This record gives sequence, structure tokens and C-alpha cells, in this order.
Amino acid sequence: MSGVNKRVLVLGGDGFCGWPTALHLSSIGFDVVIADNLSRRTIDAELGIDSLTPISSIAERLRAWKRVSGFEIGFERIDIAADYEALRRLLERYKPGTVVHFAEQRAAPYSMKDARHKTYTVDNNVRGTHNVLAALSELALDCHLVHLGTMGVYGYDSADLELPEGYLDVLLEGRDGAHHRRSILYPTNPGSVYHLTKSLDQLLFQFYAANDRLRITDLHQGIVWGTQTDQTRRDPALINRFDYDGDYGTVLNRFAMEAVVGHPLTVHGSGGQTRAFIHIQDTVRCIAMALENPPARGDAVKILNQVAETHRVRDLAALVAKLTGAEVSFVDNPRREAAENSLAVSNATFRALGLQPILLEDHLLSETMDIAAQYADRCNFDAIPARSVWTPNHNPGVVREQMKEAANA
Ligand code: NAD
Ligand code: USQ
Repeated sequence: MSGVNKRVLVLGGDGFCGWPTALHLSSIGFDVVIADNLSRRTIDAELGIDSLTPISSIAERLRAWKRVSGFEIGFERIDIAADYEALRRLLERYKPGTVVHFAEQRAAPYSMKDARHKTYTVDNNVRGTHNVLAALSELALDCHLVHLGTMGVYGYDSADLELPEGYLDVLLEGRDGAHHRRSILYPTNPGSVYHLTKSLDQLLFQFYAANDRLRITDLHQGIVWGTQTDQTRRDPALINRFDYDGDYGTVLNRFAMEAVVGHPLTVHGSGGQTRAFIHIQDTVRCIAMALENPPARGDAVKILNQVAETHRVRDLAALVAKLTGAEVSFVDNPRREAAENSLAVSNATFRALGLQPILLEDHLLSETMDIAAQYADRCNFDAIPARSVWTPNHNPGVVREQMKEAANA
């Protein structure tokens, strides 16, 4: 990695992926500081939801880590989108060798609720990312930026092809008949305002890598499942968050938790959507590998697909139902997405770096269900249904509800 600078700034380090990553990096010898505005905890309060697992305050989390590991992690409460100066001062003072950037509003359903939530998501994510880039450029720090992007930037096409790692090689015919080779960003086709912000981030990265010669890695990550990692297991106060609500809960963790609490598994539409998945333990390992293998100055943005395997949603529901006897319920799809898609993804770079991913067949789903069972009494059933709809006037479920309300009026 970049010289001997082992200082890492983890933006969004209080979140589901950021917290276990901060602990993992600290445990393998990095000096870690977290910057987070705790907006996820505020959004929990806004939505009247909570992590299924009882997460401690950030102060208690950091004390517990010091107690069990002997290592100290610093914390700064900063809004990286709203407070450029505070972010710049922190970077100037700490001079990290790497910034790992998780600090974005990451739920597609939350980003699609209404105009206010769309605007918030774009302002928060795009400004935050741009502030980080502008500050690294202004300070001329020799720093590697590792950003958590998403598989969703590629969109979900059904052609029988393997998604490459970020770029597409194309041959264009010039006016003189000569052929010109170009490597272009894979055409983006986001399925929500949240995913759109990750597509916009890609252009910001492309510009700053070319113009300012910043060293940038963009990790196109699939849906993360599981809860605990080797470090978060070490003390109850280190436990990771477990989102299960209709906005922030992701599909596999939701199915595991729904099965445990006796709620029918909420398959959207036909459940024919195929998505990429990765276990949280592999998320933290991949990020450490990305840190240790930065691009060179002047290189194009290094894009890696951070995924382990792909699955179709109804197959996941069938697997969970088989393991638990849960009922499967096909509900109206609140999103606008293809009813069926196939998906194959290259994860060649992480494989070459030694990733041997945890797969569903490795039985860690039962561990996720054990966690869900342990905290099942904290489940709020009202929070389970996905209520954010992509096209309110065209969604059949909403139209039916409106008709029912009109009939009862
Ligand atoms: P999360 O919501 O649990 O964590 C995000 C953290 O960033 C929170 O602690 C939040 O308070 C903080 N944050 C948000 N905006 C901020 C701001 N302006 N200033 C400072 N802090 C801010 O989300 P997560 O699941 O940990 O996701 C982390 C990143 O990984 C996101 O960028 C997300 O897009 C990406 N990702 C997540 C998944 C997944 O399945 N969870 C999959 C692919 C990619
Ligand atoms: N789905 C169901 N039932 C549910 C919840 C979801 O059928 O109860 C379906 C959705 O309709 C969708 C699929 O499961 O087709 C995935 O939904 P999700 O909520 O698990 O994942 P998504 O909205 O794509 O977002 C999550 C993270 C996001 C990350 C993304 C990676 O919240 O931060 O970027 O996964 S990816 O999907 O690869 O783009």
C-alpha cells in the first residue's frame, strides 16, 4: 500500500458496513479514525424504526473496542456533505494514507419515498462525495480513496453476458474508416434515485482521477447479508446493526428475520429478480485487500466488483422456507424493476487477490437466523412491509388500496 502511512479515515464508520470495517482495519494494524454525522440513527428515529440488534452508542462502541483489543479508534462527528471545512480540517490534521467512504444514504426505498427524500439523497450523496474529492485535491494529499459503490449502477439486463469490472472496451469506426479502441464506463442504468447517486459518483471519480491524478478505487458491491464479523462478536457492545424494516432491510436478512418471527416471506412480484450477494465478513476482507492494492497516481479509477454469488429472490425465499417452514407470500412489487432478469458478474480481481468468498451453502444463514431469533422480541411488525413505491399512481397495490379507501369513505 501507499508507503508506510497506516492512517485510515473511515467516513460513515458507524454504519452497517463501516463499523465492522473500522474494527477489522484496527485489528490488522491500521490507525483508524471514524467520521460520521450519525444520520442513520436520526433516520431510524424519523422512520420510527430500530436495528433488530441493540446497537450501542458510538462512544460505548469505541470504549468496548479499546477494552477488548487495546486499540483506540478516533471519532469525529462531521457531516461530510454539509460541512466542507470540517472535513478539510480533519484531512489536513490527520493526513490519512487511505479514506474509505461509506458515508451515503444507502436505501433505495428511502430514496424513492417522495421529493424530499429524493432531494436529500442526491444532496447528501453527491455533495459528500464531491467534498471528499475537492478536499483531497485542495490539500494535495497522497491519499487513496476507496469508495463503496454498488452493483446496481450496471442495471439488470437479461442478456447472457458476464458484467465486467466497471469498463467496457469498445471499437468505434472513425470517419476515415479507421477503428479506434476506447475503454468506457459500462453504461449505467440505475433503478432508484439512490442507485442514480452512485452512477453520478462514478463521473466525479473519473474526472478527479484524470484531472487531479487522485488514486481512487470504486467497489461495486452486491447486497450485503449477515450481521456479525470476527471483531463485532467480541463484545455485546460491538454488535453490528441488523436492518429489517421496509426501507433499510435488505432482502436476505429480511427473509431470515421474517422466518424467525413468523411473518410470511415478502417476495416482491414474481421474485424473478436476480441480484448479487456478499457476506459482511467478506465485505471487510475485500476492503482491506482494496486498501493494500491501490491504483498508481495517474491511473484510471480502479473498479472492482465486490460480490460472492448471485441468486434469484424467489429461490432465496424457497431456501429460507425449506430451512424453516416459513410461508412465502408474493406481494405486489412496490418498485419498478424487471419481473425477471439473469445476472452473471466478474469478481476476477478479488478472486486473484485471494478472496474465497463465504457462500450461502456455507450455512452462515443459520447464524443470521440465530441472531434474528435472539432479538426477535425487538421486532416491530408494523415496520416490515415495504411502503415506499416507485410510481405511486401506477402501482397496482396502491391503486387497490386507494380504491378500498374510496369505497369505505
Ligand atoms: P448505513 O446507512 O448503515 O451506513 C452509512 C453511514 O454513513 C451511517 O453511519 C451514516 O450516519 C453515515 N453518513 C451518511 N451520510 C453522511 C454524511 N453526510 N456525513 C457523515 N456521515 C454520513 O449503510 P451501509 O449499509 O453501511 O452502507 C455503507 C455504504 O456501502 C453505502 O455507501 C452503500 O451505498 C454501500 N453499499 C451497501 C450495501 C448493503 O447491502 N448494505 C451494498 C452495496 C453497497
Ligand atoms: N425484495 C423482495 N422482498 C423484500 C425486499 C426486497 O423481493 O422484502 C427484492 C427487491 O424488489 C429487489 C431485491 O429484492 O428486487 C433486492 O432488494 P434489496 O432491498 O435487498 O437491495 P437494494 O434495494 O438493491 O439495495 C441494497 C442496499 C444498497 C446496495 C444494493 C446493492 O440497500 O445500499 O447498493 O443492495 S445492489 O442491489 O447490488 O445494487
